[in-house]
Amino acid sequence: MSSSIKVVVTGAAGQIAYSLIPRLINGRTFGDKKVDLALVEIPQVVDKLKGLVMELEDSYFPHMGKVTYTDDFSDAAKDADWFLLVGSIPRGIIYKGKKIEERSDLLSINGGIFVEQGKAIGQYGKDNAKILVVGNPANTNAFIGKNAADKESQLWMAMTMLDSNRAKSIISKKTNVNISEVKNMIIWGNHSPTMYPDSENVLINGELGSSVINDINWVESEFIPTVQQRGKAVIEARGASSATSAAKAAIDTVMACENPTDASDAFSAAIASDGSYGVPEGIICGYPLVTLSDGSIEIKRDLALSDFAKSKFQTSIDELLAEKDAVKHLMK
Ligand code: NAX
Repeated sequence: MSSSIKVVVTGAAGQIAYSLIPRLINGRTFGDKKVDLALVEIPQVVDKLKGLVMELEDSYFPHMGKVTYTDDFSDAAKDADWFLLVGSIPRGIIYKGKKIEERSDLLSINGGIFVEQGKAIGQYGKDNAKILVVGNPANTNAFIGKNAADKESQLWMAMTMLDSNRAKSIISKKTNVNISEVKNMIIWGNHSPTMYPDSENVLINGELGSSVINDINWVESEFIPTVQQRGKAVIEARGASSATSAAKAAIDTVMACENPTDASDAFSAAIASDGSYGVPEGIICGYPLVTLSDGSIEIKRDLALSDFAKSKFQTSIDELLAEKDAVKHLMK
């Protein structure tokens, strides 16, 4: 095996993690590297991870390195290369005697968690660590964590790959092409029902969606709302939120970051805005990203946005700014 890599996963006893963790050590996600895992849970649940570790040992994974589990995030963070921050407090549960229903409460409670985790990542994580926030509200959690970490050399992302994969699937059905021929599928803005899935810049068999799809009614009344509401539809049908598809999307994001992006393609994730496409600097916004051959990750800056696209994108930017305002008490 060529070398090793350390990956921290929070929410490790949750649904997404159960599907995610085995894929991290399958010898494909990180190529031929040995993968050390540091699994993190809250104190009430952490002992359950003993069972998961037993299952991993029983699964014959030659690329599995050292596996530890803990409720001490700072300890887990030491010298980690990757952080997959899946754990968060969901809407609807009783937290400190209060039922969490408002988005503002959710932002505040999870924000508090991400301040602590961010500080530890800045202090103990590798200087070039990559951080993918999955736990919702993902963009603003990443915004808070990045601010607390205060280390520019680390890359903070929030996951929009699941939305992108959902959008690819819908477009592949609509245009009758294999999903592998749907590329450059960008989710602009927030991972929330305001997100803007871009059917104009998507490439279908190498041709722009704006010329292939040619059905604005379908885009407005079916495509965009279906992608925006897909998470809710899965919850209604399954009685639980997306788990295996979310885990696959996290793996797809890691692999997109670990391997150079094809020239005609881009992948979706939210990162801190540098002002590209007129987005206020600093907010964690869904963008088209590319990984270069030296491993650095950049925003692809040459996509054209129509007036229709700009107005949809702006709604999501406005929501991110409102969320930023709601957590300003958590900022340094
Ligand atoms: P589960 O409730 O099954 O698991 C979450 C786990 O996180 C629990 O075991 C809990 O104990 C743990 N946890 C909570 N606070 C923690 C902390 N401070 N440190 C470590 N662990 C902590 O949820 P699951 O279905 O796995 O979903 C996890 C998160 O992903 C949720 O916030 C969910 O909303 C979010 N999602 C994000 C998606 C995305 O595309 N960005 C899509 C899927 C999913 O909805």
